[in-house]
Amino acid sequence: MTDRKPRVLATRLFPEDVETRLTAKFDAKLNPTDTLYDGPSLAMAANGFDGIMCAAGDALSTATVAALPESVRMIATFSVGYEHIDVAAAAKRKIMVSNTPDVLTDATADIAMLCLLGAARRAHEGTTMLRNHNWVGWEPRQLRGVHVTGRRLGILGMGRIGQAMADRARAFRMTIHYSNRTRLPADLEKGAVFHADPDEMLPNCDFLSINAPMTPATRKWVNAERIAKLPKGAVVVNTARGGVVDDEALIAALKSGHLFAAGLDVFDGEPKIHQGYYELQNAFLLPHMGSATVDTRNAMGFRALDNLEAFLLRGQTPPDLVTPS
Ligand code: 8YV
Repeated sequence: MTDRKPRVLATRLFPEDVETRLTAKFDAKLNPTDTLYDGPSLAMAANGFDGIMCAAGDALSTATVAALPESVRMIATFSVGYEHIDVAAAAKRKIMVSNTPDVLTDATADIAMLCLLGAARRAHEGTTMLRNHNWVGWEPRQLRGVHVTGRRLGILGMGRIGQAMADRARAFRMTIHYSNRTRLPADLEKGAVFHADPDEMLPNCDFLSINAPMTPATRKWVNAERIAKLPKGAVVVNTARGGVVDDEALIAALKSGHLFAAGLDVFDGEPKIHQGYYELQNAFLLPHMGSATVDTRNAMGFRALDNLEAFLLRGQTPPDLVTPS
């Protein structure tokens, strides 16, 4: 340990209060124009820095991690998801990796419920009709959607966010089905129906909410074959990662009417999303806003800083250390 302040490279323009604390604690290089780094430019920019504070979308792939300068000892991501970081490659180089669990659970579950309701109740068509001055007035047959209260919700991935989604859905008297790597204890399950095989859950889902992380096993998990197992008229909600869904298959099912609607906050390859979504009236689309509240974005930044400070200032293990699976 030397007396100099450890140096931290911020890859994005983070919330004001977060950057205030970052610059008070560290010798920090900020990114005031929020210009995105690609892998090679990130590795080059990190020269001489002890830590990197990054976000989802930053390319901390195998090649980038391998190219990071010797100075880098820690990567703290401003996100709960960490599929953008090759954690195994970082571990090999003894670079610590941390994420920001817990603090975005409620905000993300709120957006999941918004996606569910927006899709089921045709919010996109309603707001478009109104804002385009095409609303001729109330009509008995206008914009009839899918009834939510009392229906069956299947949750793929019953971690923190999945459980928070279930809690919200219970307020709508929905019956909860879920599939998860491990069954939850009764106090967390709260009467939800567990399916060890997620495929067997699908016929029970009037609504399917994706709350599982992006891994090789979940890549394009929602494919044509699985969509066919959902009841006709089901609604698919995704607030996890776009890559869990096969876009072609989802778009085809939304076009054919097998699915009534989809509510999506995340997209494969975002922000360049599949063009087909733009043409669908029954897709309620949001631009990855799950954690976008003032409180939550601050809490995420503070949590990333808690980790950087623990390791770089106090030599402790980061509390939210992520290890290779
Ligand atoms: C974040 C998210 O806003 O934390 C995550 O994993 O998906 C988002 O809600 C985003 O990833 C910021 O890095």
